[in-house]
Amino acid sequence: MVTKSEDQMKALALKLFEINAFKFGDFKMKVGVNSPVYFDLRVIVSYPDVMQTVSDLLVAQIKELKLSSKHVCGVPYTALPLATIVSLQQQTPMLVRRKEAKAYGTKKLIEGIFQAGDTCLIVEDVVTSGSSILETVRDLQSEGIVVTDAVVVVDREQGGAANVAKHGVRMHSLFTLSYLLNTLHEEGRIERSTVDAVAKYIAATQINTDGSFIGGDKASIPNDFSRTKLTYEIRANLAKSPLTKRLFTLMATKKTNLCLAADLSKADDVLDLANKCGPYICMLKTHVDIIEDFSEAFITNLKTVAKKHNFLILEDRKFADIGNTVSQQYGKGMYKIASWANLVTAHTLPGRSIVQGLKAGLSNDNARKERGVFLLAEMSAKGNLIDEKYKESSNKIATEGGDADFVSGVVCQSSTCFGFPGLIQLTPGVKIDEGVDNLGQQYQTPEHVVKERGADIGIVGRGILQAANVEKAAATYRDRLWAAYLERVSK
Ligand code: S5P
Repeated sequence: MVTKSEDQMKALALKLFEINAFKFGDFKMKVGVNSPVYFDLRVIVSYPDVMQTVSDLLVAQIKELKLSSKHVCGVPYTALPLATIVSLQQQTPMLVRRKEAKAYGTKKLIEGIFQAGDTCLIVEDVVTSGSSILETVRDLQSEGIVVTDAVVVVDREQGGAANVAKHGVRMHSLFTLSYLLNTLHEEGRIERSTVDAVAKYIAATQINTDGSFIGGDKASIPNDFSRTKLTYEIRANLAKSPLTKRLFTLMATKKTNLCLAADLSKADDVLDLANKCGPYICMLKTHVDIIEDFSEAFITNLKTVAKKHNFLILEDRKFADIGNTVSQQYGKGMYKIASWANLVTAHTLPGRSIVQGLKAGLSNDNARKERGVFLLAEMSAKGNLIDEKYKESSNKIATEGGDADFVSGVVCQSSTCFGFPGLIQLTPGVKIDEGVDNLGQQYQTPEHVVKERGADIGIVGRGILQAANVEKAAATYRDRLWAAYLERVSK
């Protein structure tokens, strides 16, 4: 029999964080406010070892508490596989609750063999207000089934236990949110400020089962986790990808959020520009396919300049093909981009396979830790075809699923593109003189893109390239972008 040891609980808490079953940021919730913590236990089906541990611990909990029941029933849908494993391990027959009654045939809401008066234990993944548990309880009760207990994986401590208790159901959780926060903090995964921000939010958002807040209105809820309000230092700790952490830290220590678009066609001109502007930038963006005299020596020299002035190289390749082609375009050909560009850009048009294709272009896991991608969710070009749905789907690719650790951020024009503070918003179309060029490029000022549009890094090309003194222009753009950032986080 598996017992719940402290070590096992701690290890599972860390593992759940690692696989993105929960994360910290600024997330829109069903109840209409933004939460600084988000749970998505749906991902655990992709990790059989985690499924096994979670269900072992649920069974151990059921045994410890001596919760005997004739049936077990999962709250649809996330908890269904967990309930199945509990049923198998305990040899307790399962009941399945339909979310909608079938329009034909039996019209049953509860599938399985039972009799009125039978007892049933509920299994649930994450509890906020407890309303999902109560919906399942209601349907079971309408068939005469008796429910007295529910085992759950995570209690967000927002009033769920009290709400279900009012309906005669005791809730037993493996983890409370406080336990998860403290464990991650003790293990050095999150900062004290994260623990405090989440605790403050939870205290202010105790929820009734109807979704209303106990003794408070939504407007007064603290939102310390809004991405644009957090410093780059704090966000470095929230980032999932090692390279993104490095970039945030570089920005914070070098005090620059300027990316220079080195759109020049001679290798020596690019190197000269990089040397002059290197001290002011966090990233140099290349379009390697516009360089007429490309050579391996150019790359060697560029890497030396990048090291000397401490900036990263972003090849703005805007990959957009199927995974197999992208993996070759990234790693092979005359440019061998994967061998020198810390970061690349890619369109989300092909879906998740674009990220998988890029990962496949790298030789091993270690190489992946030093590489990353910025996904395009919007474009600065006038009349571009991107709509709200495309933006939303791009956000999902960037923040959900197993490849999110390779994504460093999103190229976009507005702060609504994504909420997760562990990603970087990269915004092109920046110029001191606003306006539109003769090919449809739209420009905003440095202050506007940072303070109004949510840019973390501003990309400047011709604003610097066409200046009489590029070094001076880079310093000016750096100063203005950085001052705008400081003002943004100080409010
Ligand atoms: O939507 C976009 C995305 C990108 S990456 N709009 C853009 O302008 N870019 C790139 O940013 C573009 O390819 C160019 O290299 C740079 C903007 O240059 P500028 O000269 O207009 O400042």
